[in-house]
Formats: sequence, C-alpha cells, structure tokens
Amino acid sequence: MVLSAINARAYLLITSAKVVHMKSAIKYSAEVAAAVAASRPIVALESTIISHGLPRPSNLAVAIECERIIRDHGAVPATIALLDGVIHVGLEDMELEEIANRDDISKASIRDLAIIVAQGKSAATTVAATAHIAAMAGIPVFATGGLGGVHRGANESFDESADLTALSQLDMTIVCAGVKSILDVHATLERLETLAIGLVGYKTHRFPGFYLTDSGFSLEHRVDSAEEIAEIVHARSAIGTQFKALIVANPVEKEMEKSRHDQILATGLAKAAHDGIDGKAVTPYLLEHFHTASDGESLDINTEIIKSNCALAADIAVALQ
Ligand code: PSU
Ligand code: MN
Repeated sequence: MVLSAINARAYLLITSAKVVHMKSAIKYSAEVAAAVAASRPIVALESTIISHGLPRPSNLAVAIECERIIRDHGAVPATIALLDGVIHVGLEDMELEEIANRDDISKASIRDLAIIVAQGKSAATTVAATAHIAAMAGIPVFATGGLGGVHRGANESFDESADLTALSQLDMTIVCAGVKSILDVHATLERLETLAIGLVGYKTHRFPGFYLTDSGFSLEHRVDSAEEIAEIVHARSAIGTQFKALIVANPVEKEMEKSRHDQILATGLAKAAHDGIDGKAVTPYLLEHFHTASDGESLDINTEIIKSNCALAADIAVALQ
C-alpha cells in the first residue's frame, strides 16, 4: 500500500514529460549537489523570510548565520529561491545576496512557481512553495520562523495562507515557532486538525505564539528530542500518513512582553486596515510594523526563533539518517 503510493509518485516524476521538464529547471548549489550524492542530511530553508520578512541589512546576516548553524549541527543548508526563471535548491553566496538585496524579488507561493519559471523572473519562496520544491528534491526537513495560517477576519476576507493546504499534501517535517501571532491562532489550529497535519510541541505542551512562548492554546503531543521526532517520521511512512506534513512547534526562549506585543499588534492591524493592505502584502506589512514599532525587539526575537529552528531541524535531519 505504502510502496505503491511511493511508486505511483516516482512513476509520475519519471514519466511525465512536464515534470521532467520542470526538474531540469532545478539548479542545485555545489554543496547541496554533493550532499545529495553522498546522502548526507539536508535542511531546506525558505527565502521569503529573507526578502520580505526581515529588513536589510539584517536579512542577509541572518540568512548566512542560519546556514552556518545548520552546518555546525552536521547538516547541509539548502535555501530555496527562484532566480531568473531557475529554481535554486541551495544558493551560492552571491545568489543569497541577490535574494536579500535585489528589488525585483517577488513573493512566490506554489501557484506562482510555473509562471515565474516560464517568464524567467525571480522570486523568493514562501513556506508553501519551499516545501513543494524541497519535497520534489527529496529533502524531508525544513526550518522556518512562523508558519502562515488563517488571518483574523478570514470569515469575511477568506485570507488563509496556502502554507496550510500545501502542508496537507507533502511529505515534510517542518520546524517553526508555531504560527505567526498576527493570525487567528485558534482558527489555524482547527484547520491544521481538519487538514490532518501532524503537530507536536518540542519540550512543551503549549502551542507557541511566534513572538510569544505560549499562544494561549495547548498541544496534545509533546516530544523531547530529535530522535523522538525521527521515530514519528519513520512511523508516518509505515502507516501511510507521510504525505501530510509534521509540524514541530519549537517555542522561542525569550519572548516579547505580552502586553507590548498585543498593543503593537492592535495598532498594526488598524494601520493595515486603514492603508487597505490585503492579500499577500498583509504578512510582510505586519512584520515590518512589528520591527519598527518595537524598535527592533521583534527583529531580534524573529532572528532567535529562526536560528533555534535551524539548529533543531538539522538535529532532526541527522537523526533521520
Ligand atoms: N515566517 C517568518 N517570516 C516570514 C514568513 C514566515 O518568520 O516572512 C513568510 C513565510 O514565507 C510564509 C509567509 O510562508 O510568510 C506567509 O505568507 P502568507 O500569510 O501571505 O501566506
Ligand atoms: Mn494570504
């Protein structure tokens, strides 16, 4: 049963002319190509956080630091992005710099990928798009900051991140600090349940709230080591639930003071409504508002979040081997 599902997928990859064409659009960095050849542990990293989530020049510094942490933990970083119509799995130094500093880098979700490739454009990949490409490239572990989810007021705006539906269809273990606190966390947790996406807390029974250690919601499952997570990943394959992602929620250690957080969020939401921000501009707008209104405190916390997630993701990738 499990084998036939995998074979069906492999068959598709090998025989579909379109997919083969797509595969030839992938360029591996030298480091990632060597890691793939030697079956070494690899961790996928998204690039939207670099181009749209963090301000310059911290964005490039954080991206470099994240890659270093993953190497220090015995794995190889594969930052994923699209440059001039080519899907990159792993970026060379110059390419990472382009993602961080070029002004023509759009934010690509899964639905944008083919369009960007066909038109020869450049884009950073969201969690959804990164997870899709990583799965295609056979990379099973992914580190990010905070997942996208159901936005506040989604009952009217229908604004729900494609991160959720993407993760309900991919074999991926993703480490994050919960979902971004700018979202409707309760609704997002309900959607995760509906979509059958696995969810465990790392050393906690509380669902993390991105800038906050605790979002106010509890978690049924807790794990305490990378090895335990690897056991779950193996069990998923044996049971046939591997094509639904597993989220490892890793809380930030030093959180923002809650009343300060709530006040900055309230002014940010009011400002976004006043400025008529919607669609994919909402998340970058609110993150930027946080960074400015908190005098960089949210930037420091965001940086800590993703560094810690990179370390844990690398440990998981190593434990999986
Ligand atoms: N996590 C961060 N910073 C970010 C993001 C996640 O710490 O900038 C990005 C991810 O790429 C995620 C995206 O997929 O925000 C969600 O955007 P949207 O809500 O428009 O789907
Ligand atoms: Mn959206």
